[in-house]
Amino acid sequence: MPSHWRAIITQYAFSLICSLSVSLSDYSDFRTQQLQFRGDMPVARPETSDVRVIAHVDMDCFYVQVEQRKQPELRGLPTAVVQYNEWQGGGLIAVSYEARKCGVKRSMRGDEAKAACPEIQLVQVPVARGKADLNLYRSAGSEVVSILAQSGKCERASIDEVYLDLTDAAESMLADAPPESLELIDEEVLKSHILGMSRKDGDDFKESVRDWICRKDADRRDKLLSCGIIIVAELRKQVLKETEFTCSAGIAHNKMLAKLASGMNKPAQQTVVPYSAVQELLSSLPVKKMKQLGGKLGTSLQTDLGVDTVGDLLQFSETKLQEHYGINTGTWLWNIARGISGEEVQGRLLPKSHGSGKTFPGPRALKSLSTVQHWLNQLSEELSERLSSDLELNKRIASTLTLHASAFKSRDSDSHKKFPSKSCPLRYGVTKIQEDAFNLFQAALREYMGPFGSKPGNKQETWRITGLSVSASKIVDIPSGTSSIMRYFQSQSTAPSRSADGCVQDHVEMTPSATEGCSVQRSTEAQAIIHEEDTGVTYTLPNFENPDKDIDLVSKEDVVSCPSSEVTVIPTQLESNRSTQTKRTGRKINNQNEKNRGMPSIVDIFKNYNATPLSKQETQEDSTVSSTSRRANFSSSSHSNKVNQEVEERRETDWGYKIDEIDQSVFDELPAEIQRELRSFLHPNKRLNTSKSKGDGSTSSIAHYFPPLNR
Ligand code: DCP
Repeated sequence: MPSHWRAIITQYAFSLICSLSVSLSDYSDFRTQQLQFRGDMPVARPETSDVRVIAHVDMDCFYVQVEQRKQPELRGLPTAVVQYNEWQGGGLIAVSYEARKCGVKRSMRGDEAKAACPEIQLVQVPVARGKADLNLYRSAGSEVVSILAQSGKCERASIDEVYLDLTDAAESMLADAPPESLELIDEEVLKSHILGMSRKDGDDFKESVRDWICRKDADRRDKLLSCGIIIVAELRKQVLKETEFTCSAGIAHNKMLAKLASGMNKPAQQTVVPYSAVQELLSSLPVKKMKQLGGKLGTSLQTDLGVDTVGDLLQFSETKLQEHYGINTGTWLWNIARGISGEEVQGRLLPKSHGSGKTFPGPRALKSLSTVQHWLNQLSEELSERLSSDLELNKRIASTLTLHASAFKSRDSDSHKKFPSKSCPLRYGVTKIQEDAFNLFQAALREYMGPFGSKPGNKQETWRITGLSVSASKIVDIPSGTSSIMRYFQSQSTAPSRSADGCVQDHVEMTPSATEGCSVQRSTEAQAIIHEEDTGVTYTLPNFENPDKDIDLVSKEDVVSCPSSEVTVIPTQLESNRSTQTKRTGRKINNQNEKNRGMPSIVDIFKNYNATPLSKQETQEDSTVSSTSRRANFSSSSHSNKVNQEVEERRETDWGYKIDEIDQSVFDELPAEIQRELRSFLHPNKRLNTSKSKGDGSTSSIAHYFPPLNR
């Protein structure tokens, strides 16, 4: 059997898996949301009736601490980490608390910081591929996560932030060693800031904290919170001991409150939000400071409803808010005004997406396609390396590639028009990502420039690119039994984009459907998307108490317009182990083969589905449909009988994808008999009699192209 067909089928399987949730319907919903100002609208999740104890742990001036650990002589000195370039000494991205006292802020350039604080120590971010290399910081963040993850459900929210669900640990402590029974309470615990805690005149702060924590008459919620305070203080001490890093934390009954609290007393402190303090905390909190209210929704609250603080929301009934913002968002707003949030800690230690970005401020703005391509190649290379690492170490694949850029038109009154973001299915392999990223860029540029915009080769081009980023999102675990696909990915990661026989030509077409499926950034996002040079990350989420910390390391829902396409730069712990690609690949493939020995191959799964019984009538129906209607069937998936529904459900459970999501173009590349066979696998109710499909009983079956591993 010609090897290229095997490659095509493997590519098909790859595409199928990569299509897990990249459905056209997703994209079109997405478009609708953008147009109707419904994108990323928050959704209410009911708070469980059970009391939870949630902590948000945030490292203090993180990159500075990482650099100070590397160079201990910098400890205690005003220090800043700078993204160096020749323009005014580069941009500051992390500032120590000593330097903050001298008035140094993250928004400053190196020269400005020196003027404000002549003794400041400026440390440069490591550079690779002409841009910041954040691996040192990623792996430092992973060290912290591995310590915190031992305490309970742990969600890594960014390079230096973690949510912990400590409910179980707190309940155990309350049952076994309640705070009121403790003779000795650690100093770190006694330094906690408890919002709303009353202090008797002349009472020592620490004594008041002790009294609060040890109250016998406290209700169960506060008692659990007290346990949380003790647990978090202990964890923070452990982090300090094992990593030499200090961190701050917020402890509350939900994520929203914990996050708000963690930045209130920095560095190296913890803040607690008992139920009784929620109203006071929220009453003066500007709406724009709330997660998910930093953009259009927050602006609409201000302009349409005259709401400036979260407390102002209290005057509106749930129905009124629902009238304005829909049922879900209305309820969500009503809830947050009362400090209610059912959002769960995700139990995720790995990133939800990977991103690589760079800004080109001032005179460094890019103005030719060749320079854009050069930088996209660099960014894609970094992204591809991270994807390979994730695949290899965590057995995960990403399925959507997104390009973001910020731009301006120098001679156009419309110069504030946003540069559209574009997405397409992600193909593994450096060259493919580079090609696709550049295609996305060109499509976006065409849209940005409009019908009368610059033509290729036109010397009068007026666009300038001030930021570029590529990201990979919709990351899922590879289903078991796909070790052949793993091998495919591995070879793709190091091989050129096309197979030797040139048959795997899964080119991303910039057809209207491909480009229309792309997203358009929200208006407030343009600066947020890539406002730091080279950091490879996007920032948002203003911090409550620290005005200069109005950024966060995860773009989260309110930055990237693609649904759940978060440009996160959270590393895997193992990413720190960056030996050369070749070396790593070779070793890991062997491990992978060992690991997968005895696992079912993909063909077994195909075979199982082929065994599904079907009625003769259904079979005949399909054999007469035209290719056009077959396509329609292929994407419409209307199953009426129960058996087929069950098959469908089972398939979706096993594979985690929806039939509607498979890329038709990949399908079209297959030989007719294979197309029929795959179609029958995908649509058992339209199954052909596969035994007749070839007639000669020779090599037509998928099984033939997918020999089991142990062959
Ligand atoms: N970062 C960056 N570019 C930015 C903002 C942050 O590269 N524009 C990096 C450097 C920070 C790290 O992300 O050290 C974490 O960002 P935080 O917002 O948590 O800020 P810090 O940890 O530096 O300080 P803080 O103690 O205020 O949290």
